[in-house]
Amino acid sequence: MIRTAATTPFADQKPGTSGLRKKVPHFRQPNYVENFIQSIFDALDGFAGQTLVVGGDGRYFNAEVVQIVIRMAAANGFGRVLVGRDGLLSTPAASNVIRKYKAFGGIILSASHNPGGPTEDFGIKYNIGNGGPAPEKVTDAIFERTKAIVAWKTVDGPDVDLSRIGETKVGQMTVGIIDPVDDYAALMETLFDFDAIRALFASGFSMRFDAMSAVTGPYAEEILERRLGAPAGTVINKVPLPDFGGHHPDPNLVHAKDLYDLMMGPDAPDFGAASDGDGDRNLVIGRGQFVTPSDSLAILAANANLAPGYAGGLKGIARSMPTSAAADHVAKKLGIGCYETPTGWKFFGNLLDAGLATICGEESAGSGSDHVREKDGLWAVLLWLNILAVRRESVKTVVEKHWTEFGRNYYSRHDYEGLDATVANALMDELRNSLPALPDAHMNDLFVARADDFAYSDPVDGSLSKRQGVRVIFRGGSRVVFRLSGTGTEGATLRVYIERYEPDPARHGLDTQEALRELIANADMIAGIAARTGRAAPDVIT
Ligand code: VG1
Ligand code: CO
Repeated sequence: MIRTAATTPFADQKPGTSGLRKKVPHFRQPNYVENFIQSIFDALDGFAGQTLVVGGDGRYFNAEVVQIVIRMAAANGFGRVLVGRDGLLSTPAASNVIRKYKAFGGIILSASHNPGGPTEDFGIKYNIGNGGPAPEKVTDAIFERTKAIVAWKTVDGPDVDLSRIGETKVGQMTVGIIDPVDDYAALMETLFDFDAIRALFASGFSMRFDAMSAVTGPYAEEILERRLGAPAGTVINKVPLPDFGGHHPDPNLVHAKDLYDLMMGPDAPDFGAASDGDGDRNLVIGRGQFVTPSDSLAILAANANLAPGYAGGLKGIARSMPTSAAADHVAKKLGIGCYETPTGWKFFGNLLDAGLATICGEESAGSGSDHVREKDGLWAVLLWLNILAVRRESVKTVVEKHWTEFGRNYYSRHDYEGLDATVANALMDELRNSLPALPDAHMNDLFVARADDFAYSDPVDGSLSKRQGVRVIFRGGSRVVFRLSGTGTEGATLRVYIERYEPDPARHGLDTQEALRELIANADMIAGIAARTGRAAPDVIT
């Protein structure tokens, strides 16, 4: 029986860079989840009798919201819901399931790298039929609906047992519980030379994969340890926990510091990697060699042809605007297209669908390809392993040779977290106002060449996205970029991205922060960060 419940709108359900993210108690307000789910369905057309994929990263509140979504999907007329066992699906695995089973779309429950728990973060994201995050015109329509909603629909009945693979019915709708790993692992086998990687491990190659008590554990264990023969114990923190063991499941130098210290120490294995809460990000560290995500994207693109799935070459490379230009040098050498998009994976979907790009990446530890429509942490790790299995060189050698061939893009991101939102918005406003006066300004031996607020015109559908980050580009190509995070749930986070290109191999051995010193000082001078925020230093440097 379909039940309709009356409701009133919430004013704060605007999706950010990657879905709606709030604290769990906020989501727990009566009608809050239901309003947003109903607004998604109301904003869509033509799904009667179709399939919806549902899954999440296993964080606190995941299982409850899966049950809500199943009941509401049944009441709204979906024909079938596919759910990962125990409500689990990594973000890239969900993208694959949507594509493979030709679903109408999917609802992914995750706040990605944000912490989990009763008072921590939760998130809901809608993905369209190509498997990728809903583009802005869809998220805008959802937001409009949240402001006008008066009722939501559900069916009453007992919870579905999510622990058992198989089919059951909720109202008229079929619920299929599927293994969250199988389809994904099968896809990886089509892309990479598993025999070569198996031989690499058999030759004594050692690895540590830190799943950070998040969703990738079961995927990494199955693929690395079972199918590729990495020794048991290669994957650590492999059981997904609702609070990620109390940590931020963010694979960066702050939250994955244990891995970093191991890789820089005397007992380092050959290769270290980690992924985030929902499995779409990756961290890659060789013995004694950290690889910046921007460099990783460039190196993966330059060597992708060594993996069977990419042996025919790449159609193009896309990167988000704040990501370093390292990948651009590769695209140029390969003679293929190179695209610069706003932050967030939703901007890559059209390029991938249109066959303009094969590999995409972001400086925030995300890379992926046209195999799905999300970034994919384990994919990046497997492509690295495939490259190492063919080249039989250390990560350090691969990185150094890459810099010698293409030059080195020194790169760092400085995050100022938990700022007062009014202060952060004022800083950005002032920065925007100062743009016309910046060209030709002289600071610390550098001259500003140009300064703008990045706007993106999608080459496929022509849609325009404005105000995507302030860029100040100096003569010679060095630059600083400023934008506010769209994924946080507390105050505002200012991200400052700093980049300098160095073609001369004799100058490739510098410490990154040292190499960027003048630019860092210029960034503070341009935006008045210390003066406005009272912060002497960033909270996180990656
Ligand atoms: C951050 C990253 C962005 C990434 C987004 C979602 O967004 O900067 O590159 O696409 O998170 O990643 P923001 O607006 O906070 O800078 V995930 O792994 O949270 O789905
Ligand atoms: Co993520």
